[in-house]
Amino acid sequence: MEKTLIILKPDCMEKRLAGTVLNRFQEAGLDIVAAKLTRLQPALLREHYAHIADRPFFPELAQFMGSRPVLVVALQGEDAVATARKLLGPTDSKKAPKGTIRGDYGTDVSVNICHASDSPENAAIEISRFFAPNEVYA
Ligand code: IDP
Ligand code: MG
Repeated sequence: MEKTLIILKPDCMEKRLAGTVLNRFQEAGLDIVAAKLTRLQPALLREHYAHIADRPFFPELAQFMGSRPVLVVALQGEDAVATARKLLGPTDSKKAPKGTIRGDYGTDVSVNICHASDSPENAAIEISRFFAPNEVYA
């Protein structure tokens, strides 16, 4: 059984789509094994987005991601990482097909409803970034 880390971003929370988006993952057979509501601080965002922290859009992204509390969730299931990424669709909501989460609810390349880990290795790192071992019910 694989795990992945999901963040329901500020636009998802503002649109009151947390239940709708979680339902997509649950209907695909993924189980919630950890969850917390938290407002992401600058230092944590620099760590989480280290791979893009030097890009010109990063300050705006960090401001957006810290703009309101977000729901951070660990999901578990078969091929959890690939399954979640497929349901999510590509980064740019405008290019994401209808039927994907970003295609149905996202705004653009930045404001795109949900984060999902891109590999099992990064999922493990990201889950440990947000949850203590005893907070993950796997
Ligand atoms: P991903 O979320 O699909 O894995 P990443 O490349 O890891 O995409 O980028 C992380 C996040 O940074 C994206 O979800 C999006 O919010 C933001 N982002 C990525 N590329 C751009 C861009 O070109 N302009 C503005 N924001 C971006
Ligand atoms: Mg990514």
